[in-house]
Amino acid sequence: MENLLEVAGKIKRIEIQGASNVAKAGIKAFAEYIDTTSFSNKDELVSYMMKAKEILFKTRDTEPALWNCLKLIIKTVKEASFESEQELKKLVWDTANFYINQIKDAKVKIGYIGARRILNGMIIMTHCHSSAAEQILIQAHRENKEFQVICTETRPKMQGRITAQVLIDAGIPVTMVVDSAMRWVLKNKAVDMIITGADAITSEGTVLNKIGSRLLALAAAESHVPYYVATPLLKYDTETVVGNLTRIEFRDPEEIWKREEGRPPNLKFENPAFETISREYIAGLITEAGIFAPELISLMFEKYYNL
Ligand code: RUB
Repeated sequence: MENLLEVAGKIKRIEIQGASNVAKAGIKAFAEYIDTTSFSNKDELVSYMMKAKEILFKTRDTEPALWNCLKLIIKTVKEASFESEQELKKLVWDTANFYINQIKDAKVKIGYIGARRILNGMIIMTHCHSSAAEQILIQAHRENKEFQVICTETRPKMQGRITAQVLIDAGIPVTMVVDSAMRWVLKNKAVDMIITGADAITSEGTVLNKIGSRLLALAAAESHVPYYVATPLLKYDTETVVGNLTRIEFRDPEEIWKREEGRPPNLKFENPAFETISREYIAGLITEAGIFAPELISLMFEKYYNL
């Protein structure tokens, strides 16, 4: 339990960030917790799994990849025909590893598929830090394509710096701009394409991603620049098809202006972490199943996953 709580804390404090990394870390901690827990039958195991799931579900509001994987592991265990502790623990590990590998493999496939859209001489813009978007850029670079990337700072937590560092380390030329220069860049820098990640996708094909993503999409529409979203299918929020809305996480004002920096005590803050990008602003989702229109997400998800 100690390790599970520690990982949950890291996810909550954004020390582990990006939906894919959050899902992988959460699944691993979940499986480790079960491995170190004793139970005498399947019902008891399921009650431990529900407890662990609740802890991980509460860490962040906008993480369907993690939720889907935990639900799929629990479903697999419930359907198992055996009861012994040893066999059930093995099943949890095997299923957890299966979904961790699904996320890893999806990213590799997304890299190959997305890289085909990158041509020599292009300028590509991104926002925040997405390991899926990054994979496309790195794969294109491995294929000896010459292109440049423009990335935003992504306030308040500056995840754009992670993107910049990773791409620079890979040998890709990167230029950084402040978030409020998004539109200026699109008007003045001949950007050919935008690629960001996603935190969640609804049944209507609306993408949720880091705050600023919709502004970027609107500015892209004005400049006729295609906006692609690199995402594993597991980001589909299955709850949206039955009417539930994907929640948007609101974060601590400390991220914007710290108390110790002398912020006025009666100053109010709004700090939404994510926002929606409607399907009409998205040229396509780049997934492990190919590139397709965002509204096809539920069909494609159901082809791959049975939840
Ligand atoms: C990260 C963010 C990323 C998506 C996709 O936000 O919005 O674009 O999570 O990431 P935060 P990936 O830093 O608040 O987690 O492609 O790695 O799953």
